[in-house]
This record gives sequence, structure tokens and C-alpha cells, in this order.
Amino acid sequence: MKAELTRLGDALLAGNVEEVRRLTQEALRLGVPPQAILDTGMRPAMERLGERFSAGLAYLPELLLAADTMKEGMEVLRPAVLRGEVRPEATLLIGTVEGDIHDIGKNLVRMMFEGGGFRVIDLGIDVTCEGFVEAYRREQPDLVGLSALLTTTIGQMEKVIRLIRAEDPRARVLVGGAPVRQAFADRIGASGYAPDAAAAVKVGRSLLGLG
Ligand code: B1M
Repeated sequence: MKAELTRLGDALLAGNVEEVRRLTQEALRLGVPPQAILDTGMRPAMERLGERFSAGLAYLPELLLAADTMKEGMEVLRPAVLRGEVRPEATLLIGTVEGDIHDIGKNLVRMMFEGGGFRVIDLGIDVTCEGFVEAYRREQPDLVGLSALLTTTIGQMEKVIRLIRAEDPRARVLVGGAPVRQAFADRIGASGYAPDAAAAVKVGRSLLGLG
């Protein structure tokens, strides 16, 4: 079955939706636990692609294609997810900060986390500090992700971090976006920074001790 799941991963990276659906259904029919289909077939393939993307060996369209194809595979697994047979690794609460409507990068980060087995709550764009805090209180996520693309809006991140930490001093907050740098992230007290969507999953997992 390992070979079948490797083929599933390859089909996912090739963006072959039909093959991904077929191989996922076949694996289920043969009694492979849905969690194993995710952990042994789909996720390692996304991680491989993520590493190539971070190294500049794969490009944005490939990442988008694979993430979209994975969504189709996940649709096949949806009944199992609803039955609780696939457990999310953790919950990410993500959004683009107030005053900023850029969301292409944020959406990519969301897709990569979903591909990495996370449950993602996406607050969208132009999210106020209060909006983040209310959602944090309500959802109790394991990780908060803040995205900003403007030099005029990255300052919002510091405010969100301060307010969320007032709520929960141990809150873990990951920041990113084109104008954000590690030194800035350190200065505003973020738990982590990632330069791209693939690195975001890596840093996020490591912040949560998921390896
Ligand atoms: Co805007 N824009 N834009 N824009 N826009 C930039 C960012 C800009 C650099 C263009 C320029 O002037 N060269 C400039 C900012 C300058 C600055 O602040 N120093 C700019 C400006 C000025 C503006 C407006 C003010 C223009 C105007 O109206 N006068 C305006 C602002 C509106 C607002 O937000 N209030 C504006 C509007 C827009 C559009 C609506 C037209 C559109 C956005 C559409 C959308 O997002 N739905 C847009 C676009 C498309 C861009 C550019 C061209 C492309 C951004 C993008 O999507 N990149 C951009 C120029 C550029 O970047 N070259 C620009 C692709 C995306 C995959 O990359 O978002 O960087 P990125 O995400 C990466 C990483 O940053 C990282 O991972 C992603 C994938 O690997 N990442 C994270 C992102 N979030 C992360 C979170 C993480 C971790 C990693 O953890 C949680």
C-alpha cells in the first residue's frame, strides 16, 4: 500500500485531480485509515514541494495547483473527517491585519497549513486588533498567523500581539508578509517569522513542538 500512497502523493504534486480522487477512494476501499492516507500519502508530498518552493526550485503556480488538488483529495476524505477519523494536528487562526487587503500570500499560507493537517480559521482581510482578540477568545487556537503586505500596516502586528498576549501570555503568534523580516518579528515579540508559505508551516509546526 505504501507504493499506492506514494503514487497518490505524486499525482497530487502533478495536479492530477482525477488520479488523486481515484487513489484516495481506492485506499479507503482497501481499508487504509483516512489518517494514514493523509499522513503517508498527501502530507509528505506537500512537505516535499514546500521544501522545493522555499529553496527556489518550485514556483507559485505549482504550489497553488498542488494545494487545490489536495483540496479535492480532502473532499473524498470529508465523511471520515466528519466522523472524527481524521484529527487536525492543531488549529491556526489567520488573517491580514487592519488596513490591509492583500490576501494572495495569506491564502497560500492557509492552504499550506491545511495541507499540513491543520484546521484553519481564516478571518480574511482588514481584520481589526479586536477582531483577532475576539476570535482568539472564541476559538482558542494553538497558533495565530498575521499577514501584512504594507509598510504602513505591519505596525498593527505589534498591537495584535500585545492584546492577544494580555488575553493569554503563552499565545503563539507567527508573522509574515513581504515587508516583514526576522529582526522586526523579534522586536515586536512575535513567536516566529516565516519568509514564505512553506516555511510558515515548518516554523508553525516547530513552535507547537510538532517536529
Ligand atoms: Co498592493 N502593494 N497595494 N495590491 N501589491 C504591494 C504590496 C507593493 C509592494 C507594490 C509596489 O508598490 N511595488 C506596495 C506596498 C509598498 C509598501 O508598503 N512599501 C503596494 C501598495 C502601495 C498597494 C496600495 C496602497 C496601492 C494603492 O491603492 N495606491 C493598495 C493598498 C490596499 C490596501 O491593502 N489597503 C494596494 C492594492 C493592491 C491590490 C488590491 C490591487 C492587489 C491585492 C489583491 C489581493 O491580495 N487580493 C495588490 C497586489 C497584487 C500587490 C502586489 C503586486 C503583489 C502582492 C502579492 O500578492 N504577491 C505587491 C507587489 C509585490 O509584492 N511585488 C503589492 C504574491 C504573494 C504570493 O506574495 O503576499 O508576499 P506575498 O506572500 C508571500 C510571503 O510574503 C509570505 O508567504 C507568501 C507566499 O510564499 N507570507 C507569509 C505572506 N503572509 C504570510 C504570513 C505568514 C508567513 C508568511 O505567517 C502567518
